[in-house]
Formats: sequence, C-alpha cells, structure tokens
Amino acid sequence: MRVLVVSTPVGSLGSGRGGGVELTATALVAGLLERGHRLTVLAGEGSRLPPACSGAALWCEAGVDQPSWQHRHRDAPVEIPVDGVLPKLWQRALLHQAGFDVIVNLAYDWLPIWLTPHTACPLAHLISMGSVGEAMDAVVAAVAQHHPEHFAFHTAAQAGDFSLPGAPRLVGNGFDLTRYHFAPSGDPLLGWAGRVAPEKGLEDAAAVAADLQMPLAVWGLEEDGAYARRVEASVPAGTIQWRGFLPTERLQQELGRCAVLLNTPKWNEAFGNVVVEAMACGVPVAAYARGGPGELVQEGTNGALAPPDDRHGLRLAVQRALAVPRAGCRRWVEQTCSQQAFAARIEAWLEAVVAAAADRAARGG
Ligand code: HBI
Repeated sequence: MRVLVVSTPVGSLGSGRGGGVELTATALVAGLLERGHRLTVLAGEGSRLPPACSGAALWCEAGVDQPSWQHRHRDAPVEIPVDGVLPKLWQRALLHQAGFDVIVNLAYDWLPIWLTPHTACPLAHLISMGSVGEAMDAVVAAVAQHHPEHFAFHTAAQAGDFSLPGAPRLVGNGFDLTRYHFAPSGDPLLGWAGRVAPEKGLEDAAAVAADLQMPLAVWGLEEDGAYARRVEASVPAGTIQWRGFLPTERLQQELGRCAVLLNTPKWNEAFGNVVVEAMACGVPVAAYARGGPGELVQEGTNGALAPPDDRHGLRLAVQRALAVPRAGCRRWVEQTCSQQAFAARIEAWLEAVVAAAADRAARGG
C-alpha cells in the first residue's frame, strides 16, 4: 500500500520531545517498508528519520508546536496556536491524499480524528495515550461510533479508557531489537527509567530499593526537579544513582547491567516502552499491575507483578523477578514486540481500515 504517516505535532522526529511515539513511528515505518509498502512521513520541521527508515520519503512542515495534552487540565478546550504546525500538517496531508491508499495518524489530537468521516483517503488513528482530556475522549467516542475500524490502541488497559462500540483493535508496539543487546548477567543493581515526574511513581521504587539495601539507578529526563529532590530525601543517601536521559544506544548498555527494573506507574500508562527495552536486554521487570506494564509483564516469564501502589508487594515482586531467567525476557520480546511482529499487526489493521472504507463507499455510507 501507499501509506502516509502523519507524526505528532508536539515535537520534530528525533528531538525526543515526542516521547514514546517517536520509537513507535520509527518501528512502524521501518517495519512496513520491510513488508514492501511505500511510505511517506509527514512531520514537523527539523525531523530526521533513522537509517532503517531511509526508504521512506520525508515531508516537513514548519509551525508552532501543539501544546501537549499531558500538561493540560482534563476539561481544557482544544487549543490550536497561531501558525500551528498541526493545521499545516493536515493541510498538506489533505492536499496530497489522492496519492495514498491510507493515512496513518500518530497525533493524539482532536483535528485529525474529527476529519475521519470527511476525507477521501481513509484515516487510521494509532492512539498513543490513555484518557488525558475530555475533548479527546469525546471526539474518539463520537468518531469510533461509526468508524470503529479506524482506531488502534497499544493495550487493552489503554483502550479501556475510551467508550468504543466493540472490541478494540490492539497492536501492541514495536522495537528495532538489533539496537538492544542481551546481557546474560547483571550487577546487584536495581533500575528505574522514565520521566522523573509524579505520575511515574519513582518514590515507591526508591523505598523498595532502600528496604532491600540495593542501589537504584534512575534514567530519564528530570521533568519535575522539586519532586526529584523530595524522592531523594525520602531514602538513605546513596540509594539513588541519577543517570540522566540517555539516547537508546547508551541507555540499553546501562539498562543491561541491572538485576531487575522496577516500573511503578501512577497513571494509566498506555504501553510502557522502558519495560520492553529492559526485557530486550535480558532484565526482568517488577511492575505494578496497572496500565500497559500490567499487561506486558507475564509473571515468571519476563518479570513479576505487584498490586498497584503496594510497596511491600512490589518488594516481593522484585525478589521473584530476581529469579526469572534472563534469556526468557529477551525471547518474549522477540516473539511479541519486534518491529516485524508489530508491522504485521499494523498491516492487518490498515487493510481492515481500507476494506471498511471501500465497503462504506460501495454502500454509499
Ligand atoms: N499532545 N497534543 C498532543 N499531541 C500529541 O501527539 C501528543 C501529546 N502529548 C504526548 C504525546 N503526543 C506523545 O509523547 C505520546 O508518545 C505520549
């Protein structure tokens, strides 16, 4: 198929501002190219594609970044900045839609979803977060009512946040596993990775590390400094080793040295990329049974689960995870989260969207 992928408007590809959706975009484009599809990526100015995506055309649009839904109140209205990049992206997509069989939208935004019933070329939306705002919940529910096939989610926990007419299309996520190297053994070191912000629950991981008298390496952007200082003060000095935000190559090298990765989401994490990245390096994961991580961690196979917010339960889960065979973690990722497995699921979804749109057109729907 001729596929147009429209990226997130919160940051150019390669800037890191797009968060997890940048990893997803890369795996989706590279994976579909491997399957013989023709790809064009439409993204913010300054975007770059990794070598694995060099077979795709790259179109860029300049404009003011769209404000992130993660930093807005649940009842905030839809806001589009003057000279916004979001309208620019979709003006370009609509102008060229005749050249494509399907358009894949990766933006968690109102405009592209609202457009779904009004375009000649079918629009397919890969939703990247759980519920974070009323306006988005409402437009997904309204459009999914008559175009349910046009939506896909990473996990059931994430899809469960939205009111959908039927069973959701779940596509998991995908990773270029050649970038992650299996470490057969680890040091007596616990790990935690993610944005250092309250919704990620670092304080619980720090408390458990202190209980077990093991150091906790922390990777990720320090988004909330005051929060980081509070967590550090809550455990004995030296418990936390701040490692900062590292690019994938460095991150996976350091992650692989961990005995166990702790994952402590306080919000409905849609997927939990770091959970899969750790397992790809052979590191078992001890996680709260919440959100995407609660679905990805398979007790005894790739880690251990604890009841949400139960620190004693998390400590027991860490002790069980320490006994999980590391090769099994890597094998599980290869079977479910490789770029190839993900692209096969995306292809099946896009074919269903194209078929549903053709069927609707034939019925004059
Ligand atoms: N906010 N408005 C808006 N649009 C997005 O595409 C978006 C976002 N916030 C976060 C985000 N995308 C990505 O970081 C996802 O990976 C979560």
